[in-house]
Amino acid sequence: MTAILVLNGPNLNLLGTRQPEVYGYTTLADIETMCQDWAETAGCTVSFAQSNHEGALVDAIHAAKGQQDGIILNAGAYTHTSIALMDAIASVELPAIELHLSNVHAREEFRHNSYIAKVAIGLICGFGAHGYVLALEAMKAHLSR
Ligand code: DHK
Repeated sequence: MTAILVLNGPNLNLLGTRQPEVYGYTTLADIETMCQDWAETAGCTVSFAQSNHEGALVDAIHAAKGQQDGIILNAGAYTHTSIALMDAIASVELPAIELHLSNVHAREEFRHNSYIAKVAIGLICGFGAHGYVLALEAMKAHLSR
């Protein structure tokens, strides 16, 4: 069965109360439920994780090798700064999709750069919590090519 890791970075544990005008009112627990519901109908396995720590995210990406078929990564602010996360994705040679709730390209200029995009198969942003389901669909389609 296709196995997909959904990995979330810093401050995403605060979804629902964090700047809801930007990130919406849906909590991370709600998003996990949406992903698990999708997995059930799609016949896939979804593992869900979040950390505020860059090294822990690197460890989670390493641990995915041999266990997961693809990674959906909302690296939060590390998207714009982390060569370590970029290298981790490149190292495990798993397809990765970069995900953001907000449309980062319509926001501050420092959010326009992404290290993750350099090693991702694609990018989904601006669709709020629904973006997670879109990313899962896209990963499933990519893996069944
Ligand atoms: C989440 C964050 O925490 C920001 O640092 C990114 C992203 C955007 C999001 O939209 O999901 O810049």
